[in-house]
Amino acid sequence: MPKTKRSPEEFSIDPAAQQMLIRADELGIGTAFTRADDMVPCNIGSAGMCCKICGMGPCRLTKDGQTGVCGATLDTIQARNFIRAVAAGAAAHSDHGRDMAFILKAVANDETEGYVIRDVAKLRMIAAKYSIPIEGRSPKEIANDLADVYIAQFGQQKGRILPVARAPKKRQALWNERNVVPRGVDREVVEALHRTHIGDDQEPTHILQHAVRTALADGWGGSMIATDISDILFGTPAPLLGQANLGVLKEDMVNVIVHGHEPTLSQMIVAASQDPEIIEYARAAGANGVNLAGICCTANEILMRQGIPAAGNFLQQELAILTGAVEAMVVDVQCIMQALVSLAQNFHTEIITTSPKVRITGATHIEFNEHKALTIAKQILRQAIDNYKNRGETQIPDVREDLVPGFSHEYINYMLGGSYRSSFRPLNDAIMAGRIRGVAAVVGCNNPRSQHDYLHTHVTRELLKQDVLVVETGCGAIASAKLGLLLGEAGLDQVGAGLREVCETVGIPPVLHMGSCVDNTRILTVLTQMVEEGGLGDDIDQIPAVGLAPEWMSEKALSIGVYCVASGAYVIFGGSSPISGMPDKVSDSDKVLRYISEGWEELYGGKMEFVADPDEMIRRTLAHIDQKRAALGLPEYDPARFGRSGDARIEELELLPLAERQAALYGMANR
Ligand code: XCC
Ligand code: SF4
Repeated sequence: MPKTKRSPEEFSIDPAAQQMLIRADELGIGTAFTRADDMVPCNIGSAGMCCKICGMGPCRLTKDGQTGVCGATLDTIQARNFIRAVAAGAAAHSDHGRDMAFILKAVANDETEGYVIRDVAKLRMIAAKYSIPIEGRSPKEIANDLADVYIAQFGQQKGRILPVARAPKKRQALWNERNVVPRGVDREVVEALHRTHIGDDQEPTHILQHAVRTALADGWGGSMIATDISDILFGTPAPLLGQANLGVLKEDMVNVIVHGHEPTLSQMIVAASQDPEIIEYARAAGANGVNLAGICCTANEILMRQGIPAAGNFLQQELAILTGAVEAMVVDVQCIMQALVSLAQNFHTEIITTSPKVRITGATHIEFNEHKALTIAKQILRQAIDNYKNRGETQIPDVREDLVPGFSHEYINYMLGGSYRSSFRPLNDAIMAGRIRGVAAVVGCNNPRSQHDYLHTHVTRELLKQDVLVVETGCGAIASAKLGLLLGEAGLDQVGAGLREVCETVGIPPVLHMGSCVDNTRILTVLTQMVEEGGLGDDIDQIPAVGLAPEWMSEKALSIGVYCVASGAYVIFGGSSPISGMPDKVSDSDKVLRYISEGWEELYGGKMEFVADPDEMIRRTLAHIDQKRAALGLPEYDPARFGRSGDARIEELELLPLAERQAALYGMANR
């Protein structure tokens, strides 16, 4: 691959990003975009054909029949590389879940400062799932028991982790049969590392079986625990109004960006930023208060609960600093570029690391600790305010978009059925009638190797035209937010007529923002509830649904992909495949790649594919949805069938009694 030199327009479709990339160029400052151009990926490593797990190597297998010094074959090496990535991803999500469980325990025992149990109903609901007694007990007593149960999931040695019981019955039986039910979260991650040490597991399919077990420990374990506890402590999201893009930064205020993944500190910074004492302190410094904004999944966590604006997604972390208007960027864990520190040296921005697990040379470290959370949050804000006077020339792009995030599965359930009849029935009915063709989850990262936000939004827009309801999380959701796809009325004229009718009447955007990356577990829950509602088969693999990660880059994305496949979903990754092999040079070097597609489909009904071309992703998504519809005996999708839409249709529908309106909308008469 020769070196390229792309223009700002080629780097990103986002005008705010383009503006900052021009500024970076003028200032002679490099970013991930320009570094990606300069850094040609190693073609052997990127194909998964290099092994460096022992000191006899690294071994690069580029010829037919070649093996490593130890005799390892190419498929074994690829499977080992793959499972190691999955294990790292599962570890990251799950360690986040573990920390949430410890916080819950501390809150239950009055050992924290500033936290309360916000969603007692969810606490009781989750506790009841694990047979924790709830009647006549205080929220703290219940929370204490739930925290113990959840903490135990990580170190458990035998049996099965408890949240697995929340999957459809048939799926659980399948996992049992395939011997992939996670025994304990930590155990599966450790075993993945053990098995891939020199001289251990060397049968590719056996290694990949454990990759499934490890990923399931993430999706139906660590991540699910993280989502549950975040909701209990900070509230289960419901729709509210938010804003996204760099234009949320304010000229006249102290701008503090929270970046990373864990909601624990960021939630406290939200609280501290509204404290009269802090506002007064900012005023005294000549600012109009503190303006908080998020990047990456920390952004999603506080956006969907408090409506705190998102400054951008993964590839905008450097660009935010390039505005010159950020007093402090406060980071916790995951997806934080080391480049931030040297970039910030060109401005006044202070990079503050807060996690005991994450330090970056040159950054200021203010360690977070739940016992003094609010005090620490205030200390961080004061430090940012003190830095306001050092601000130099600024350039904040005047680009921002409104959005409505906060579609937890609880809320989707409620919104579809109304408070007296909360249920997934209307969604299932709309799919069964063909008003909604199917469901797609468009999730995951940004990657500077492709045009920033383009793949996410191109795929999303095309699927909407085809009456596919789209749910999003992570950086993909922020990409859509910036394009205005997460607003009720916006863009509905470009949405298929059937989907549009449903959106207009229920009052939802055609793209539902379901949260951060650990909240992909909300999608597992939605799929399970759709199965339980009936009419779409008895397991997740029968639902006309597809998952896509068009701009993925992190190991966490691979773990998410694998647990979705193991749960029965067809998952399409964009960009390049870490195990592509070079079938044109080394025959059969795509064995592992074929196995995780065809092989896994036979075993789990879901498959994983890497598809670089977005139009091909769309074609495969629609083909899969239509094939699943046919297998269920549903009417063939017909774009002309539900042609009536628009305001006149809504007015007409609003005059109908509820039952008739729902019948007209969701095609209940067709059942
Ligand atoms: Fe990171 Fe979650 Fe990827 Fe975004 S989507 S780049 S993992 S922040 Ni999770
Ligand atoms: Fe080479 Fe085998 Fe060592 Fe890998 S484990 S580096 S293939 S000798």
